[in-house]
Order: sequence, then structure tokens, then C-alpha cells
Amino acid sequence: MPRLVLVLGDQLTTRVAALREADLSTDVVVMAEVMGEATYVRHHVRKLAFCFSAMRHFRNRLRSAGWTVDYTQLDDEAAHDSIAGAILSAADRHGSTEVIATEPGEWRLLEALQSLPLKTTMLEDDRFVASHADFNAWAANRKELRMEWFYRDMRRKTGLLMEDGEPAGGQWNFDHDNRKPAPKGIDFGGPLRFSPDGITKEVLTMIELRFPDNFGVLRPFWFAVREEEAGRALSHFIKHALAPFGDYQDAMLSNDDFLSHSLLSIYLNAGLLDPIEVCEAAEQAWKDGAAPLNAVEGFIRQIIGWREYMRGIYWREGPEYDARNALSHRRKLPEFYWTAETEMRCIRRAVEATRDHAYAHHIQRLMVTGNFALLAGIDPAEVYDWYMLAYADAYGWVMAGNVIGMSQFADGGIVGSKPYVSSGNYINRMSDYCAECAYDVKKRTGEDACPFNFLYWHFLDRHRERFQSNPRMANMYRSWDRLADDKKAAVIGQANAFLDAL
Ligand code: FAD
Ligand code: DLZ
Ligand code: SF4
Repeated sequence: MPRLVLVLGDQLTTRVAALREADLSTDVVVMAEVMGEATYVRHHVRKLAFCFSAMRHFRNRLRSAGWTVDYTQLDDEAAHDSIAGAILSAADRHGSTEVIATEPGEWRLLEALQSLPLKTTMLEDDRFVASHADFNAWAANRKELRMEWFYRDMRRKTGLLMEDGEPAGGQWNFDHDNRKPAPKGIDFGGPLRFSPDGITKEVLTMIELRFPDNFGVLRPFWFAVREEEAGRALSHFIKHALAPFGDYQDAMLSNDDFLSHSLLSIYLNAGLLDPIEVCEAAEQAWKDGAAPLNAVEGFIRQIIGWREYMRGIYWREGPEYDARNALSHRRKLPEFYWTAETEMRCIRRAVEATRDHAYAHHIQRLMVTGNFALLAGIDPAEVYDWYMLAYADAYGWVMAGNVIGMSQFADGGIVGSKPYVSSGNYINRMSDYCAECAYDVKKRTGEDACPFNFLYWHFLDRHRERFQSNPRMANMYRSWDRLADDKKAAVIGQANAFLDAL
């Protein structure tokens, strides 16, 4: 009796634990496109296309390597509603009683797989640097789970950018060098784009037919869908964009949706790239003198620091983490998160990029759409749902810490020691958005005052009790307290009117 070997749509590598454990000559690999996964959030059409095309390419690769793959396409008559249903049906077909799986990236699917009426071996997903045990050991007995300390352990564990046990360049973190606005006219070249092959074209047609009302623009579709293509996207980034990544990783430009960002999260999270190989390629560029240390350290920190840390938080905090709402925010997500129809140019550009590419870079996610939602008191569950469906790299294990923790402070301060809020001033410093915005970034009140300005003070004022004793926020409260009462009243009045009209 063959054992079944489950490979999910974000486990597309022969290095995934279940495949390493499996026997090519006797076991059957099960891969299934199912409506349950396609609809548990109403994914961006580009994410759906990426996922199904990459799954089909990986199926072909496994078959060429000699594996028996039981694959159902979404448009097959035999397609199932859920992953569990697909496994049970494959078990019937092959007379199997045993399944080997690699732990999925979300609690809901883990729970479904754990309830299968089959002998199930659930292997830990070791495509990460830190195992659950590593993260929990690091977190145990710490009062604060700050990413920086975890990151240093990951540097020691991997040996990346380490010299004789010390951080290369004598410093762990070069973040202070990485906050430059992008100079006018700079051209980063953009990510490598791929033309759809026959498989991808079929998938695109299927997505158009079956998901006509989902958010996002599908064509032209240019994501990599095979490991080899993702490898080329990595080489392209290392050659063309890694060097300026350091200086400009927080910058935003109206006419460039990507700047020096790698666009590798989509591939990393689906299994098309391995995080350590990505980091080693970046480290090699530094050793070869092709990229400066501040850029390479900044990039590696995102992957073995933030990415691993977010995953650790997700599994440690449990299945209820993404429902937290520490600031009791209840407002509905404004319509312009879907339509991009707003006079706020920063938001318009971030939502347009999201709609067009299923991608926005980190600072757009954190300091534009995330910042606005937090300032405006949007219900974090609505914010979470929007991010989950809007981005091609979205999975629970990485989204929850970023949205509930980092962006919305809805976990009450596990991920961040203070909320990521800013007035328009930060956006103005880091972008060219404000120069052509209908609002005036210098104004705090008045008809054309930048909404980020009055909302910022409104946020601080309404959450004074929680934040006024936070030493990192004391300066902000001092500035607010220096303002005359009538000016404060004008700010609060304008913010309330704006929020009522949202
Ligand atoms: P680059 O800027 O080139 O960074 C390199 C790599 O570092 C990324 O590919 C990614 O793997 C990793 N990385 C950087 N920052 C983070 C981070 N905070 N958490 C995890 N990995 C990180 N990332 C996701 O992978 N999936 C998500 O669903 C996701 N949702 C986010 C939601 C919000 C509100 C915020 C603030 C951030 C979110 N991020 C998410 C983190 C980050 O914004 C993306 O990883 C990054 O924008 C991906 O683009 P890139 O590959 O061009 O990244
Ligand atoms: C994202 C996604 C989608 C859209 N569809 C499928 C699918 O049909 N079959 C599958 O195996 N995986 C899919 N995925 C990826 C899963 O949603 C992902 O494995 C879980 O969210 C856990 O990370
Ligand atoms: Fe955004 Fe305000 Fe700048 Fe307009 S002025 S782009 S709303 S920060």
C-alpha cells in the first residue's frame, strides 16, 4: 500500500520535509487545487494564477524525476473542495492508510490535517532557520521579544556576515544608514519579468473564468513560476538592485512600484527559493565587492531576522493571535482600499501598486496603508483580511505578525515596542508623493490639511492612557501638550469630521 505524500501550494521544492522522507519508488505524491484554499480569502487574481501555475510546473517536474503524482486541477470534474477531501479521495484511489505531510503555514489547515482519519505523520517545516523549539527557547523567560536580539542569534546560528564570532564590520545592524530618500531620476531597473508559457496561459484563462470578481489586475502576468526562473530573479536582484537596497529600502517613488526591492518574498514563501541560499548569494556579493555591507546586512536581516521572527511569533502566540484588537479599533475599512479613489496620493499609489501587481513594498504596506488604518482606527480584522487577499506573498504565518503585530499594534506590543504611526512629515521625507498631492503636508488643520497630520494627533490623544508613559513616545506627547487648547480642539474636531465621513 503506497503512502500518500502531501505537497501544498506553498511547499513547491524537493527539499520540503515530506518529500525528503518519501520513497520515490513506492509513495504517491498528492497535490490538489481546491476551492477551499482558493476562497478562504478572496485572493488577488495574480496570487491565484501564481499559485496554480507554480503548482502545475512543480507537478511536471516531480513526474519528470520519476515520482507518481496524483494531481487534481481546479477545473477537473474530480476536483475537491478541501485539501482534506482531496487526501481522503486519493487514499481511496490508491488504497492508502497513511499520509506524510509537512506542517502547513496556517493554524486552520494544520487543524484540518490533524483531524484526518488516516495515520498522519506531520513533519516540521524545516525550510526556516529557526525551528519551533529554537524560537520558543529564545523567547522563554524574556520580558520583551525584540527582533534585534533574535536576529543576532540567527546570525550566530547561520554564520552569515560573521567573522571570528563577531559581526562583520563590527556592527550587527546598519539600519541608520538605510533611510535615504531616493534621488530624483534614479532608475533601479525593476524586477526580472517572465513571459507566461502554455501552462501559465491556461491558468490565466481559468482564473478569468472562475474568479471574475476578485480584486486585482491579472495581465500582463510576469511572476516566475519555476524554481529555475526564481533563481534568475534572485541573480538579477543581486546584480542590479542589492547595492542600492541598503540606502533606499525605506524610500517611495510615484513612478516606481519596486525601487530596489527584491520581489523575492513571493518565491521564498512558495518554496521556489531557499532563504539561506538567498542570503548566501547576497553575502557573496559583499565578499566580491559588488554590494556594500549596509545593503547586504539590511537585506539579510529582513530574511533571517524579520521573516523568521514573524513566523516564530505566529506559532508561539497561537491560533487566536490574528483576532486580537488591543486598541479596540472598530471602524470599517474605507472603500478606497479597493478602488484607489482618494485624493491622498500616497494611499492612491500604494493601492494602485497593490491592485496592479499583488505587491507593494514594505514601507508602502507599513507607513502608508498600514499607518493610515492604524491612525483611523480601522478594525484590525478588516485590515488583516485586506492584506491577506491583496498580496501574492500572503500566508498566515507571515501576515499575522506583520499586520496584527507590527502594523496595527493589535497585539498590544508583542512585536513592536511602540506603534508604527507617523504624520505626513515622514511620508514627505521618504517619498515624492506629497509634492503633487491635493493635500498640503505642512498643514495640520484647514480644508486641505494632510489627513495623516490631524489623524496622527487624534491617535495620540485618544490613546494617551496607553502610550503616554512609553519613553519612546514621550517627545510626541510633549509636543502635543505644548499646543494651545483651541488648536488642539481644531485638530480633534477636524479628525472627527474626517473619520465620520470615511
Ligand atoms: P525586500 O524588501 O526585497 O526584502 C527582502 C526579503 O525580506 C523579502 O522578500 C522577505 O522575505 C523578507 N522580509 C522583509 N521584511 C519582512 C517582514 N517584515 N516580515 C517577513 N519577511 C520580511 N511579507 C510577506 O512575505 N508576506 C506577507 O504577507 C507580508 N505582509 C505584510 C503586511 C504588512 C502590513 C507589512 C508591514 C509587511 C508585510 N510583509 C509581508 C513584510 C514585507 O513587507 C514583505 O516581505 C516585503 O515587502 C516583500 O517584498 P520584497 O520581496 O520585495 O522584499
Ligand atoms: C494559496 C493557495 C491557493 C490559492 N490554493 C491552493 C490549492 O488549491 N492547493 C494547495 O495545496 N495550496 C493552495 N494554496 C496554498 C495554501 O493556501 C497554503 O498551503 C496554506 O495557506 C498554508 O500556508
Ligand atoms: Fe499622503 Fe499627506 Fe503627502 Fe498627500 S500630503 S501624499 S495625504 S502624506
